[in-house]
Amino acid sequence: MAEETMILTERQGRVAVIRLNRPKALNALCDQLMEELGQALRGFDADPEVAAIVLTGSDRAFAAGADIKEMQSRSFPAVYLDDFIGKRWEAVTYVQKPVIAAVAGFALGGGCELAMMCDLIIAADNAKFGQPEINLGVIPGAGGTQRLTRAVGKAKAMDLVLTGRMMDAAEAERAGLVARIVPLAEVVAEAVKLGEKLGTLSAPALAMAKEAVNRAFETTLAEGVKFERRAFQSLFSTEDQKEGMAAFAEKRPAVFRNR
Ligand code: CO8
Repeated sequence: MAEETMILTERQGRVAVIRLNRPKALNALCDQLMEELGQALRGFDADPEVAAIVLTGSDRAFAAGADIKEMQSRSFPAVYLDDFIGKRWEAVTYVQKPVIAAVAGFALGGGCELAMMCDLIIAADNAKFGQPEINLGVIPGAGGTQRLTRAVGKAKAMDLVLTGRMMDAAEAERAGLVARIVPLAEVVAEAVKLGEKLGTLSAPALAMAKEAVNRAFETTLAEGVKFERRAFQSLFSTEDQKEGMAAFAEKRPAVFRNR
């Protein structure tokens, strides 16, 4: 019998939707799931018919973290040599197309970290975010102490990481972790709608825009501004820049060809 897959994928127009699908384990992120997720992300990133990717889970859980039962007996040499968490976990960060996390229910530990690796988070009103690893005798291991701190600042990051408490969607939005909150029933549709809108824009400009925003987390202000300026200037080599500006001047909608 074929092995059961742990993610489901579908296309809605030019938007690819990847759904984490281990409902009984609240989408705990085991090795197989992360492997399948990486393959799906790479496939959609390479597919010219896909403009944006939505990553989601179930109504109850985006993902309740790394699979605790799978990792509990691992030793240091095993996790170190296997590059546990390493490349397999970072697949989202290598995607050039916009990746939108549509988060409902629990986004805890590795689940919160996975959502934070996406370009932006749209949260359902029942979403709960947290880094509860401290309760397991460990700390976040896939960027939680770093991306969360950059997103919400030291005070709240310390609060969450040291206590392991959860924050609800409203607190997460106030803190700057999520871009918007929508009713649970609409969270995937809203993310797809945003993906479709992005699909009408220039793909090279979008990829550079996300690269430039991400650069803000990696570098000084002066270097970041320099990077942005060079990226901006380089877009004058694209047909899409000519089209976008001509369309504005001619008072008509732009038709971008991703060139
Ligand atoms: N791993 C494995 N199984 C899980 C996980 C998990 N993270 N979370 C939930 N499950 C399972 C439960 O064991 C249970 O299975 P079963 O029915 O077989 O007993 C099922 O999902 C349903 O869970 P609960 O019965 O506990 O549901 P509740 O509604 O009572 O509670 C909670 C929901 C609060 C989300 C609770 O399940 C919970 O606290 N889960 C663990 C959350 C957590 O600690 N996450 C952090 C994990 S560590 C981590 O993510 C480290 C990241 C480092 C980078 C990644 C490296 C790989």
